Amino acid sequence: MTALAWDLLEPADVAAFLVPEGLIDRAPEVPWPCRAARLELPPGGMAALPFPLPAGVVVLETPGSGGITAAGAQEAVAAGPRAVVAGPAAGLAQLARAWSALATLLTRLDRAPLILRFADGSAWDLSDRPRLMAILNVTPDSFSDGGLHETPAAALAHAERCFAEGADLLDVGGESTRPGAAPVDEEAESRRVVPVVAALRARFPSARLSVDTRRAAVARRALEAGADLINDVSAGADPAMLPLAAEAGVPVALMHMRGEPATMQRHTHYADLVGEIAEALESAAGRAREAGIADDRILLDPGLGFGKSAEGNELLLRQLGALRSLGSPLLIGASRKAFLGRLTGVSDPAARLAGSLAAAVVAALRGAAVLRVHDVGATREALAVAVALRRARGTDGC
Ligand code: HH2
Repeated sequence: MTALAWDLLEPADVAAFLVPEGLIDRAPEVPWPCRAARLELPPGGMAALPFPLPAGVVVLETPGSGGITAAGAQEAVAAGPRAVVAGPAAGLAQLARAWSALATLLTRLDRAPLILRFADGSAWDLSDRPRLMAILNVTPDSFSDGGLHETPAAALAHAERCFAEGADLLDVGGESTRPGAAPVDEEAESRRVVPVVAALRARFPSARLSVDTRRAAVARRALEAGADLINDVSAGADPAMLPLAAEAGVPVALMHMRGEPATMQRHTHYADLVGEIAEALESAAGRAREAGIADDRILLDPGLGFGKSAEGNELLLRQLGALRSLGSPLLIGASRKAFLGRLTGVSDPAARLAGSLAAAVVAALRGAAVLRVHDVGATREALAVAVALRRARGTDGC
C-alpha cells in the first residue's frame, strides 16, 4: 500500500478514515500520526458501531488488500472538513482506548472553528491563520534575550517593535524557565513584570498582553495591571491559578512540563511521548474546565524543551497533528531553542533565526494556532507564505 499522502491534507481539513480491523497493523509504513485515533471496525462493520457518526465523517471501508490509497484520501478530503481516524495501533490506542473515547474525539474534531475568547467577550478565530505571541523577557538570565529588556524603556521599545512587525500578543515574563534555571521568588517576579505590564497597557491600550508566570499571585497582579491572558508553563500547578483565570474570565495557556525547570532535563524519557503528553494536556484542560474556565479560553502547549530530549522535541513537532485531536487550539514555542541549534549547528541562541522560521512554518502547517516567537517580523513573513500556500492546496490542485 502506498503511504497515505497525509502531508497533502490541509491541517484545517480533518478527515475520518475508519478502517477494518487489522488493516493498519498490516501497513506499518503508514506514518503515525495522522490526525486522530484508530477505529477498528467491529465484526459486522459499520452497522455495529455503537455511536452515531458525526456529520462530515467519511467512512472508507477498504475490504481486501487495497488499503486506503492516497487517491482515496484526497477524494475524501476534497468533500469537505472531516476528521482523520487512522494510524498504527501503538500510538493511536493512546488517544482512543474505547468507543466512547473515540466518540468524544470525533465530537471535538467537529468543533470548528477554533476560538480564543478574551475577558471582554471579543475573540480570535484561530482557524484562518496562526497568531504570533511575541516574547518579552524582563529577566537578567533568559536563554536568548536575558538582560536586554530589563528597564521599562527597553521593554517598551521592544514591544513597539514587536507590534509594528505584526505581533498579535506580547508575552511578558519575569522568570527564566530555561533548563537548569533557579526559581525566582514571587516578589522579585512581580517587581519585574507588573510595572512593565502597566506601562505597556498605558502605551498600547488595545494591544493583547499575556503574563508568563507559574504563580497565581503574580498573575493576579499582572491582570490588575492590564494583562489579558495567563501563560502558565506549569499548567496550573499553583492551586490558585485556574480559579483565578476562571474568576477573571481570561484565557489560559496550559503547557506540559515534567517537574521543574531546574531538573526537567533529567526526565526526558517517555514510553510514548506523544500519547503521554496528549494525556497530560487533556487532564490539564479537564482541570481547567472543572475550575470554571470555558473551552474557548483554553490553549494547550506540548512544551518544547521542557523535559524533552532533542529528538523528543523533533518528534512532537513532526507529530503535532495528533495533539489537534484534543480539540483545543495549540500554542507552540520553538523559537531559538536548543534542539534547533543541534539541527543547524548554530550555538548562539540569538542567531537561530533560520531554524526558528523553519520550525514555525512546520508547526503552522501541522495546525499550531499560536506561535510564541522572538523574531516577529521574519516569522510573520515566513508564515504569510506558508499560510497562502497551505490555503491554495485542495482548491487549485497544488
Ligand atoms: N518557552 C519558554 C517560556 N515560556 N511558554 C509557553 N507557553 N511555551 C513555551 O514553549 C515557552 C513558554 C522559554 O523560552 P524563553 O521565554 O525565550 O526563555 P526563558 O525561559 O529563558 O526566559
